[in-house]
Amino acid sequence: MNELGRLEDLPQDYRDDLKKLNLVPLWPSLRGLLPPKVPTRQTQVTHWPYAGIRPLLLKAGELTPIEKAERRVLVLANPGHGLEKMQASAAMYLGLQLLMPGEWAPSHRHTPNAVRMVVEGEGAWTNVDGEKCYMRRGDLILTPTGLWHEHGHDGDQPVVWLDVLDLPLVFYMEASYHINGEPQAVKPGRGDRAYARGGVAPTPVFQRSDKRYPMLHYPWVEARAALESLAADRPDLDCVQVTYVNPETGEDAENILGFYALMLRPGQTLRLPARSPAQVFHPIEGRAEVSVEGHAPFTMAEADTCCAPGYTAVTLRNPSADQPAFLFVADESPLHRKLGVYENRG
Ligand code: GTQ
Repeated sequence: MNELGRLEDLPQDYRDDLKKLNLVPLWPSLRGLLPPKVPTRQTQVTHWPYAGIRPLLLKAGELTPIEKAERRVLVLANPGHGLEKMQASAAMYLGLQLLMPGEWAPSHRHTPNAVRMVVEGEGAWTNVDGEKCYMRRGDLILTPTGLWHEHGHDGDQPVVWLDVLDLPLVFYMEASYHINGEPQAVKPGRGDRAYARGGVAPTPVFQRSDKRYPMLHYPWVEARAALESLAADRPDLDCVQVTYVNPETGEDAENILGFYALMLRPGQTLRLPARSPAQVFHPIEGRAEVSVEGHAPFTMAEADTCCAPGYTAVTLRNPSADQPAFLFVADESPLHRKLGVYENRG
């Protein structure tokens, strides 16, 4: 490939003249902006073991009262982006949030989309747009863009959940802001009941619901049962995976990030092809050995979280000989597909 001219090749007075007019020559940076064949990725394979984070999160509960935090979160930051950027990948933000019994994280709404994957504890709830969603391990709760949400806790043990937001992207777009609000009155109706059965959608007045987000709470018992019956029905199927969708349209549950539950059969090795979006993995039950191209393999215990950059094949193995493993997966596929840059390189 042709060597392109460097900035240093240009006379200093010319460079000064450019700078005064807010101009930059393209050619010294052209290969950096458009690298050959594979994008440059700052996202590094990063493993966040829950056993190391949990005591620090509980300590945050002692050190910082909820009133001083609003959201008591330790952010899982990818060192490849610089910890201060607080991003897991180009578009994904991850945080572990702690709520202690009796605490309340006040009502607000914001432009970034969020979901919560419940990690431990019972009795906490998120009120999303008036729907009170009680949290249980493995449940997925959406707080899509613009919807009011607050978190409360009626139980007696600490509750921890994993927040996944498209904050880095929305922030980069200079479109990230929040509005504080009043506690939302709980309204009747629950998406997890109205849409409790797959394959059929409610049609009360012979038309679809007018809600953009008709289902906000995806109980783990349902997703797990779907995976179990899919695995039983298709013994030949390698990738036993379900996507969290809008049950009215079948489209991804949120606009920017995609959410999935994946089952690894006992002893199964699953190779996921190199695709353009970055991915996040989080075992809900069981363990998973993770091998990412060019990175030393590691084992994820239950409730650990890891991320892998895009354009990279990932191999997952369930080390258990007799128990399935279940993983929560998040990725940037909806974004890549909408922008027309999605690729599967096999
Ligand atoms: O619970 O609303 O991890 O607004 C970051 C920003 C959680 C939340 C985060 C948020 C929230």
